[in-house]
Amino acid sequence: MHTEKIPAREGNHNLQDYEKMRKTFSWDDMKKNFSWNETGKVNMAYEAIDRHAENPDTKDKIALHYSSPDREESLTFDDLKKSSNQFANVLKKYNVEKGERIFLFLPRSPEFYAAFLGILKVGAIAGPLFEAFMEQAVRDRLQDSEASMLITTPDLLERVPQDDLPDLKKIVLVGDSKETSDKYIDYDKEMKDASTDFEMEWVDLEDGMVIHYTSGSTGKPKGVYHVHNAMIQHYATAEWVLDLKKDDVYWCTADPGWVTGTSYGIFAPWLYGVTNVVRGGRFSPDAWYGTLDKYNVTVWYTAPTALRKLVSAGSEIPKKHDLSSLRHIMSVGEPLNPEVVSWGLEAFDLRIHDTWWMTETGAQLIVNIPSMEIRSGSMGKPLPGIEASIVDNEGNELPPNQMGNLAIKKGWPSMMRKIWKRPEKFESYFINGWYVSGDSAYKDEDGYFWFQGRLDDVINTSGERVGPFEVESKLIEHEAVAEAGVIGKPDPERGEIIKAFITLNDGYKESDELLEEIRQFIKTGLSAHAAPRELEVKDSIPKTRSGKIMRRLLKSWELGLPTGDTSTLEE
Ligand code: 6R9
Repeated sequence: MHTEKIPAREGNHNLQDYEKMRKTFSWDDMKKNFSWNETGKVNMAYEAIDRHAENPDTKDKIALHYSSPDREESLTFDDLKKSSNQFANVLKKYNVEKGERIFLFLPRSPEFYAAFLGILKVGAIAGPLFEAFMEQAVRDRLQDSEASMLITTPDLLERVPQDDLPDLKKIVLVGDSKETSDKYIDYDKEMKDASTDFEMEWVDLEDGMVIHYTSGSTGKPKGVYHVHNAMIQHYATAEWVLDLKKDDVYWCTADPGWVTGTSYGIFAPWLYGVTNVVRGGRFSPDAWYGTLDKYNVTVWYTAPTALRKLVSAGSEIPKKHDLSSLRHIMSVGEPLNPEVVSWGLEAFDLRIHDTWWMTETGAQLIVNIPSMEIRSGSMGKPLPGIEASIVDNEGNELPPNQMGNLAIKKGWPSMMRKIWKRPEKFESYFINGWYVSGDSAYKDEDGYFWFQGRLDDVINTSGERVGPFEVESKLIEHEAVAEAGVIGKPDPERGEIIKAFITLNDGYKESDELLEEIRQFIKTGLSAHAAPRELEVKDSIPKTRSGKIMRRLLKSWELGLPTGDTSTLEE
């Protein structure tokens, strides 16, 4: 693997001395940043919004810059306090109680955020869904969670199989609709009538707040349950990893159907009181650079899949935009290819900071922070307050440089508290006091963690363990290759052989010579045993809505096996 070392960027970063903080920090220290530390009254929505709306200095500060191809709006903390109060009143009017699961099946929009925060304000549990979900995905999630209410649009309603959802009592419709049954609640009308004052439902730190469904490789998606207490870690990472300053304009590109879009698209930035940018609509390089430019974004959190697309789109487009406000970039969701890190240094003159975490972990755990040296291709080091290690299948720690299960010592503030209705599933994550992530990785002598693959994805070829990520990263360094997905294909002689699926950059045509050249490129640049024996050009690589390459799907296709749960597949 590459070992390019990129020195820390100079500057007045929030966390200057990582090593010292690791030694001295305790999670209790973070609690003083919250009003409940003194009042005893807890609610995430209060800490994220109302607290800033009640402060004369921040009341009229922009909390949300929303833009989509057909709509633009900027809302202050006071605006958001009021609209979420109104929605909370609507929920109360229809007798929603603390602990009920209320789902959102809505495009990213100001209504989404008002409703989401309103749900928290009544002490209910929010379940955000991807707007692109089809009927089966919606059914699975609403059934499993026994959701009592759904907020959606008349268009999306078609994909809600109401006959199969006996617990679903009410549906709030955002937008004009002809529905007349009293099962439906008209969002605009109710909001107009609702008071902008609301008596917050104070909850316990351990009360439920959000459920995110996440797909495994087999079986139905599981409901990962998070509690208000997570705010302690959202705040800590806002400070150390997002490196937020009060005047920042922050943009997290993730959809709130994905945990990144709530933990880091809602909680972290607003707990810290910064201006948050939300973009609706589809990805295009022009639109994305345009958003950075238009709002003078200073801190940007995105994902490797988007960054790779920007790399492929070339260096002319960014030149049309003024990106000089940008000072800090982060990535999550997939391994960050060294190639992309190098490009970031050129395109933005900035380091791209990889961060590792999962739906189940609720917040960042292994991170690169501004004052730390980056080892290109490594996901960084554990956050202060987090103990991470590589363990074997019995939960014994392994020495440096040995590949094993990436594991975290149980018990951090944002850790999931349960898997909805599946206690045995929850328990199965923990071995010998460690939360075992299902990722394989190793740790180097200096404490940097290096991702190898999902455990199911690691390839064993002629006795060598090969992480698909390493091969994919090398493949995209080749000028012809845009994206790559690498799998192990059963082989009688070698156990598995490496098969790579690639897409080509514009201007390149598939030919035997080109494929051979790419193979040689891996052979000489990485290693002979890592060179794909089979190389197939595709029009696209299947990915989840959070941008993860679906290697298991590539494998099922290749082997003609059932594809399992594909509800999160991007069309
Ligand atoms: C936040 C999020 C979790 C899985 C995780 C791992 C992969 C996330 C990564 C990364 C390499 C990183 N992943 N960040 N792999 N480097 N920096 O992504 O949650 O959707 O639950 O996915 O994503 O495989 O186990 P989630």
